[in-house]
Amino acid sequence: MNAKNYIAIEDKYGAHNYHPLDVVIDKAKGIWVWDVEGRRYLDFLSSYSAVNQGHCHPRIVKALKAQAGRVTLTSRAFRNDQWPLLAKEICTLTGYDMILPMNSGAEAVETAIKTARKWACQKKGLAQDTAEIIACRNNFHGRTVSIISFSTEPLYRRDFGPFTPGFKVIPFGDAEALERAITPRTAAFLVEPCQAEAGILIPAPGYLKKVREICDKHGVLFIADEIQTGLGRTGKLFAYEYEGIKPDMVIVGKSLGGGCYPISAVLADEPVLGVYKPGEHGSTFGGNPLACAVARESLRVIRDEKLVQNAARQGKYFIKKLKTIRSRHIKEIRGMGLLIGVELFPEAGGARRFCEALKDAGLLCKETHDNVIRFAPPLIITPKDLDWAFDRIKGVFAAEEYS
Ligand code: IF1
Repeated sequence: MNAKNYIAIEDKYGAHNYHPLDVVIDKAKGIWVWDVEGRRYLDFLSSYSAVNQGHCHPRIVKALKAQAGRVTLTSRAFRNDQWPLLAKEICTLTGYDMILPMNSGAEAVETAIKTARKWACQKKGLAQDTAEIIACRNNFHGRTVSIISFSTEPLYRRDFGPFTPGFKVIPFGDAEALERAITPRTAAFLVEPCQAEAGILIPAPGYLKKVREICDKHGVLFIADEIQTGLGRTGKLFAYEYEGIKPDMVIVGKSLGGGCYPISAVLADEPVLGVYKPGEHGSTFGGNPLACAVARESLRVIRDEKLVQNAARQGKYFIKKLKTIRSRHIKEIRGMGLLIGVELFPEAGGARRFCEALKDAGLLCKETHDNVIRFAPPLIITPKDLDWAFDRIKGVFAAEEYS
């Protein structure tokens, strides 16, 4: 079968909740993927940062296979030998007391919301059903009904109501707005240290530090959604480290599973995650031994291959290089580590067509909203491969100048 056949079948039988680029991938290794016609592409999206370690990393695949041959699922009705080790290792790595494992990012965000509400009832003495959580305009935290209840993107909400009450939305990057929005009923502030989906929006330096101070002053939990920014993507293990602060809860997902298996989690200290008693929250698959074995190896790969440092170094190198491109279409180039956005002027005709052209040139990336091209290669990438990508990007913009 060729690509056209696969696309036709997908369009007939699959729900149309996506509009993917027409590349049908059947093989991947490291930073490269191949389509069914044997064409090779550089993956410049990394499955939205879920494959930070690169595709089919030999060590992660080996851990997956080995664990698949031993035991894959016990449920939390029984114990297994991988979950305790992941819990200890990730707490040691991140400096938090405790972890609660889930599967998808959205589930972990839901878990953080539930935890904050329970914490507010138990520790702040809020009456049942009164807790408020503050989030930011243009956030992306997932797609469950509760999470889209505080989305500001009409596309994510239309026809999906009624929504979950108890959320307030304030502008991103505005610490004063946070302080104004806090009431005695505020349980938590939920924020992405860098808004990726919104177009790689980086708050001004000092923002998270001020947020930390305000949350401390008012007894409000500071929750960082590091599902996309975490585990090295921005050049630090967590993006919040740039501000020298520590949130009360951190949400991780995506590359915790090394691109091989879904696993997400909430990290916090005992006064917060200690609120749970048996039966109050859970998941059939959360903490399963296969996920935990994969996550343990995924974290070891990040450490052993110095991917955090590489993201910082290559990100700087690449952003500097990108800024040498002269194009009437480019409004701004910004990034943190290897999370990079190229914002185009509205007159450029949309980022999508640039992504199509880059695909034809052998580089896979994805627009976010209308006018931002997002670059997020696997963190194992070398300067040589970045140079290869740069030549393609430069070529696509150069072709535009004469069209
Ligand atoms: C899709 C976006 C990226 C996330 C943050 C929670 C989640 C995500 C910061 C939920 C997920 C994904 C979901 C995917 C596209 C992608 C995305 F463009 F939609 F916003 F990466 F930028 N918090 N982001 O980025 O995690 O439940 O998906 O595991 O199509 O929805 P999930």
